[in-house]
Amino acid sequence: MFRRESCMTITLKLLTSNRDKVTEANIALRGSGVRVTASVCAGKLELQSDTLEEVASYAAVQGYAWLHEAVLAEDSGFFVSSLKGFPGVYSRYVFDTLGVNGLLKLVGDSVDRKAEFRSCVAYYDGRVLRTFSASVQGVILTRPSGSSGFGFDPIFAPSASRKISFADMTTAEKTRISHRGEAFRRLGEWARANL
Ligand code: ITT
Repeated sequence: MFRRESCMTITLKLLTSNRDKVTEANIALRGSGVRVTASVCAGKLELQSDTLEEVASYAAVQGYAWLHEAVLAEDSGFFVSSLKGFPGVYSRYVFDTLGVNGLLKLVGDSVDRKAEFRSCVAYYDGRVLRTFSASVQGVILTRPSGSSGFGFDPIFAPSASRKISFADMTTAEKTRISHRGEAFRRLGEWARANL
């Protein structure tokens, strides 16, 4: 397993093409003794699976084989209740093709506005494979609001925020309550005790 000298900060590579994830991860990991840097794995294959855990684990194992060092991967998705959890694991594809407004059209004027973001962070060091999952519940708004963040942030208001979207918040405010913030905080707690 990856080991550190006491009091040293560990830097782990996070396999992602999404810079916002790296920013959010580092905010969540403050004080944990872990920081992440982005690493783009050329030719990375994304597993098609029904679960974020499998996708994130597969990416971490693949990343380790490529980099020969301990790595992290994160898979996340947006699950809309009135669409029976769609787009879920297909969120990236739906965001790239339909976009925020296309998804709003699919939801239409459904009275069921419940939605959630889920995140799974996977750590793999050649021996130990661990996953850290978290979610945040809220509602899908009727129109986009705010300009910060990424992806579906403008149309999601977490329950705690009373209709303020993730895109209306600063990255630090979002990360305090978000799926990704919580998953990386869990990783940080585990890393502090085990790495
Ligand atoms: P990598 O796979 O390279 O890490 P990605 O952006 O494709 O980056 P995911 O597959 O994990 O990341 O995420 C799927 C999509 O879900 C993402 O493109 C967004 O549209 C959406 N999403 C995930 N987390 C989000 C968040 O915190 N805020 C807004 N949208 C999010």
